[in-house]
Amino acid sequence: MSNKQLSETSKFLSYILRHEPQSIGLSLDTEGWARVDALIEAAVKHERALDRALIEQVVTTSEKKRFALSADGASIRAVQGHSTDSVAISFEEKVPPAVLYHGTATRFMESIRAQGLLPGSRQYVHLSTDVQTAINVGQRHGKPVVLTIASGFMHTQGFSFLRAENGVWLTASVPSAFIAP
Ligand code: HQG
Repeated sequence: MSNKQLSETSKFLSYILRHEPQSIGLSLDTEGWARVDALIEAAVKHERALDRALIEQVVTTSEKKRFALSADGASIRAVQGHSTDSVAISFEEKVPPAVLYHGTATRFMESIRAQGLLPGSRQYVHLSTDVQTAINVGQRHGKPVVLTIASGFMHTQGFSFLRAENGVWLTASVPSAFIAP
């Protein structure tokens, strides 16, 4: 299978498993799981070529480990990034490192300074432990800027932090007082 086929399938799976499962008549459970056989059947019905080998290849080659298969291999879910209200993953609440990073675009900065970081259409604000990941995330939106979040201090002030199984940190919002520069 080609890299193009893998990347298109990864985008399709992101769309279905994070945002619009109903667009192919699929339902996810509250932890975000879909049965692999139901997903394949629904995709094929909607003229999207998909089979188990392709799904497994996407899961194992995803650098960001976007998806996880259940231990028995029968189900799949996206591990973070959801916007659909039907999913409420019980993430592990964790003590965050002293600082975390958020990559965004310079054009959003005025609004971020005024309102802090908001989740937008997603369920959480996404943060990373390293600057390079934040640059990559920010670049998707325009000229990147990396914000340093005082996550340790936020946590001592009562804000909760969750960590997805692929290492992405999540929090409900970040008031501008905790954002540098
Ligand atoms: C910005 C990808 C104006 C925020 C990535 C971001 C990540 C504001 C954009 C994951 C704002 C939302 C999430 C405010 C936040 N005013 N703009 N008050 N507060 N924003 O795509 O963090 O590759 O929903 O800075 O790698 O870019 O898909 O979030 O620029 O982990 O697996 O609003 O998605 O993962 O954009 O990305 P997004 P994000 P995948």
